[in-house]
Amino acid sequence: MNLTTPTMSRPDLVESLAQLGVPGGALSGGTLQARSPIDGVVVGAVHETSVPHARAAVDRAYAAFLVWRNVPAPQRGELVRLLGERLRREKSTLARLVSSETGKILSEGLGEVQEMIDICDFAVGLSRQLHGLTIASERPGHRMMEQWLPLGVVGIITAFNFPVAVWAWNAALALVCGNACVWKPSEKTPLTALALQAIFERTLTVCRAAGGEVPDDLSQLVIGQADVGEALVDHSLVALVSATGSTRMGRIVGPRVAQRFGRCILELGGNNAVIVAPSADLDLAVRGTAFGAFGTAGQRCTSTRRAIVHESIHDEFVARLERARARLPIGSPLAAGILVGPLIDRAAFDAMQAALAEARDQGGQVSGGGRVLEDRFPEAWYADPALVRMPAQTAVVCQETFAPILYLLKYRTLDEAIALQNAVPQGLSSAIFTNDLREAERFVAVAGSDCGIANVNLGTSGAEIGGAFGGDKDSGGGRESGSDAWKAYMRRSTNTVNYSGTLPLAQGVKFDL
Ligand code: UN1
Repeated sequence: MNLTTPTMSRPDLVESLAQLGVPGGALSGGTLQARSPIDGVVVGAVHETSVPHARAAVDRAYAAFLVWRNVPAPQRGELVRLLGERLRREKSTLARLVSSETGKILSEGLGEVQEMIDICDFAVGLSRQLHGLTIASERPGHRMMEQWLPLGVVGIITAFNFPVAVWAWNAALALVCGNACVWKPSEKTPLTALALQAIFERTLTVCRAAGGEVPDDLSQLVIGQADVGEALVDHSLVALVSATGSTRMGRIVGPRVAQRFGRCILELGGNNAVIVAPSADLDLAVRGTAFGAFGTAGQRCTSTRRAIVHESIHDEFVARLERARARLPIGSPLAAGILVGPLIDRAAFDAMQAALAEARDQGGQVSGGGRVLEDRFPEAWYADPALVRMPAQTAVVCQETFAPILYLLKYRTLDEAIALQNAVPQGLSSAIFTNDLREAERFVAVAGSDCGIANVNLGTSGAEIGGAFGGDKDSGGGRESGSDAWKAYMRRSTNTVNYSGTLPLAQGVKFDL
């Protein structure tokens, strides 16, 4: 355990925010306390947006959309290109802020900003590739095509654990697709949101100075509690709500948006498993599982929560994983060499302890899991990651606990392992470690993993932006980021054009006047 635990002092923080364009005053006089999970110290009180102001923000965003949709897509891409450029320049400052506000280690803070840069690059290319199809018409002298057209206002609701990347996945695509955005970040991470808004505003200025036509209010920030999110969910001018968070939140948001025939992208919880097969390269499997389960202190929706291990290698795998677990350097995420930072808050630590108590009741043998660094940081919540050998996939194993807990299960046949992997309500990410080609193919095939992400010989977390990201079942069904996820941010128009001098009807129908 590393006891050097630097934190970002308030003057450091103010200075970093100022460098990113957030004025010092933004940190005082508000009602929302901003705190760093590194030491639990309150670093400021940020202003919250009232519900009427959040609604008005949507109205203004809609006015911006009416202008922006007419700007040619490659020119919209130029704004996103400039945003990516600015993020490249501010990468280290923003990453440090992300680490300070979320508690993720600096390397992961840097990775998160890199993920933003990557999606900007992707979106810039996409701005010249919002392709529709041409379709053969059954009628002579007719042409059919489909076009993808801008949708409207996109409401973006994000969680604390990826406080900036998830905004970027959504905003970069939404903007090149011709939409306006209103963003409600987690109330646990308002500072990174303020920083990002300032970065966006500065990008706007640069874009306009270079002759770009960008309306005011194109991308706005609303800060507050659930009622501010609800203002986006219920506003008829929010054409798409893209919400990341718990399954509980998704169950509220989904039906409310559907009620008004709005669209949703729901990116909810995961209960991700790795299957470790007899032929697995155990070096890879141990490293991949340790990063997935304990990296980001188990606070990714893609974190590995279950390892389903073949009985023939179970004891060896678990012994190696336990050795790795016991050696994990826990401490301030800003200190060199640390791999596990704090949990976001006390509620997260309490939820972890409650899950471990339940696991014990259900026959689990727990190693680790206790509080650490309490003397040094009485207001912060550092936890020793836990490995829990379970006799079966009991109730607690079927639920997502947003903490570094890995449940271990044994299997005999691959069918049994796949059945266990699929027998939870969530369906986000999954992986198999195997060197057997047939096993790997079965895992990714039709009767294999039921998750939106199914990997072979790598862990469940840390997806690249080029693929579509999301899961099924209680994980929400939405897809964000790469591949053709952009289509959710546009509306499809099917057009048939008659360039003949007659009016033949489809399906051979006759209607001769
Ligand atoms: C999340 O935890 O909400 O695949 C997103 C990953 C990251 C994104 C995680 N690229 O782990």
